[in-house]
Amino acid sequence: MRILSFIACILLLLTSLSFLRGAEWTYSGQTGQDYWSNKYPYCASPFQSPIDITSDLLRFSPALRPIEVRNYKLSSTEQLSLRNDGHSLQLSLPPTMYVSGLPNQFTAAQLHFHWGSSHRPTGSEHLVDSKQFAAELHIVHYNSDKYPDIKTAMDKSDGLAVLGVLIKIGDFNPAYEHIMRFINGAKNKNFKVQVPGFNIRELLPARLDEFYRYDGSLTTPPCFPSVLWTVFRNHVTISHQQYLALATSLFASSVQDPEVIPLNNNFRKPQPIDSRVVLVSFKEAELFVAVLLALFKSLC
Ligand code: 3TV
Ligand code: ZN
Repeated sequence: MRILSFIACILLLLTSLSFLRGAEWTYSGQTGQDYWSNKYPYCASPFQSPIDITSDLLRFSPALRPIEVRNYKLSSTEQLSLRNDGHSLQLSLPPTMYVSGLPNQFTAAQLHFHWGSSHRPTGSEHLVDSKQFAAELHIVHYNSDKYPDIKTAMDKSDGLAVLGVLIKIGDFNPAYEHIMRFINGAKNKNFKVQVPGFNIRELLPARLDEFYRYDGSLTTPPCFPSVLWTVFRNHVTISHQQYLALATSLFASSVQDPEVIPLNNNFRKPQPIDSRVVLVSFKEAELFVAVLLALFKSLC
């Protein structure tokens, strides 16, 4: 009995002193993104994410099928876990949710956010024509045709598919409020709160047939080049108040940590393109010419 309580004391001591080790990686400072590859070699390997999606990289592909989301409308009786992992705010998703319209069936695992700070509302990971948005939502899925779970899939070249949604500050977004309402329950690293299920589809833009598609990586260590990225062409909005809740409520530090570290600016810089192209599902230039032509015909 005495040996058991001794072991329990040692374990308690070790976990309470875990902050002494410091974070494994951060977004700035001595364990910041410039140093990720010291511990995580894949972070210096080719085909990394995010990228700046510039017009010179785009190639229209008629073969791209629209994204179809399945079972995204969750019942409010379903309980999701909203967790501060010290790097982001993450919501667990049930394996009943999946996407099709991709080369395989990809089952949902979690969603999370990247954002800026209260005075710099520029925290998206992907840039479009070098423009950074206020924040970005990532819905992470794994290839369930080939792999049993996300852990097995995450280092495989065809393992993951992430849907990226660019977020601007504008109109209040009631769908995002299903998450923001509970943010104070996840203030510190490793804090968790239960969130009732809601319609996850409403977090996405209306059009799911217009997107950018490219092969990339996890944007966080270990940076495995295992992600088929879909970044939607159209952004969504959240209100300034909703953005501030995200940017000011959370800490990257745990409660027992003597240092209080705000959780913000959790975005990776754009990565080299490494001879990649970005496929686009929509024909912007041709549409523009078609409209001009129609206008010209109606006038002449
Ligand atoms: F799978 C992930 C992502 F795709 C995970 S969890 C597994 C990696 C340790 C994650 F934390 C992410 F941030 C991303 S992301 O590339 O979508 N940002
Ligand atoms: Zn992410």
